[in-house]
Amino acid sequence: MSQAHAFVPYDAIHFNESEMSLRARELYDYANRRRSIRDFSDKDVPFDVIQNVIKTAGTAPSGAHREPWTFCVVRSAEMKKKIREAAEAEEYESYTKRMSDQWLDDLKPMGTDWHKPFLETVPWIIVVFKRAFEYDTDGSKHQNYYVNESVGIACGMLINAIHHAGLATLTHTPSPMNFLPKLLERPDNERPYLLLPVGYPTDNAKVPDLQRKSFDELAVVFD
Ligand code: IYR
Repeated sequence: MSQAHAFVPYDAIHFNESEMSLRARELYDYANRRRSIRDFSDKDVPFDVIQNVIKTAGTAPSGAHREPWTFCVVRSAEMKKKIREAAEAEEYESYTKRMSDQWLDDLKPMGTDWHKPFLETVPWIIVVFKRAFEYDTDGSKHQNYYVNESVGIACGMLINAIHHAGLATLTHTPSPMNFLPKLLERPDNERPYLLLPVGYPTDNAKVPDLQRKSFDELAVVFD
């Protein structure tokens, strides 16, 4: 049996309505400038920034507060090279054999292909693992709950925190990702979820000219 948590007063933050409107608007304006970046500079990023964006991700809600995530932080040039080589090998197979014509067609506006040089250029790669279960002290398996949802939310918060720090990232999902637990020697309760190169965009980074859904397309209001 797990211990019941004590309850403590919630430290609420209060804003008046005009502050609230402004803050919501400002965050939207800021978030709306985020783009997935593929042209990265090799300029260094301090470790404390990486620590804090990961700590922000770690504040995500999770099923039964089991925090079913592990963030591997890669700085080693040797490991980045290994990740690039393995990712490109899988991507090559995907782009030339596994992806459907419709998929390849849908990706055309992004201008992507199997080459992933940014995996060696960036100062940091964050590899997110989901933890399917935990081992209790007696060695028995202890289930985690809503693992995909929890880790997905944490990744969203991580991406926003990276953007908020003035840095860029890309949600990269070389598929299949089995090479990641092997290279990073993860235990068998961890499954690769997402790979995020993190760094500065180059000065002349280009992004596809995409439009976002309007509010009316995004939402259905029941008044
Ligand atoms: N994983 C590949 C393909 C890819 C798939 C989707 I869906 C994208 O939005 C972008 C890329 C790659 O990273 O190139």
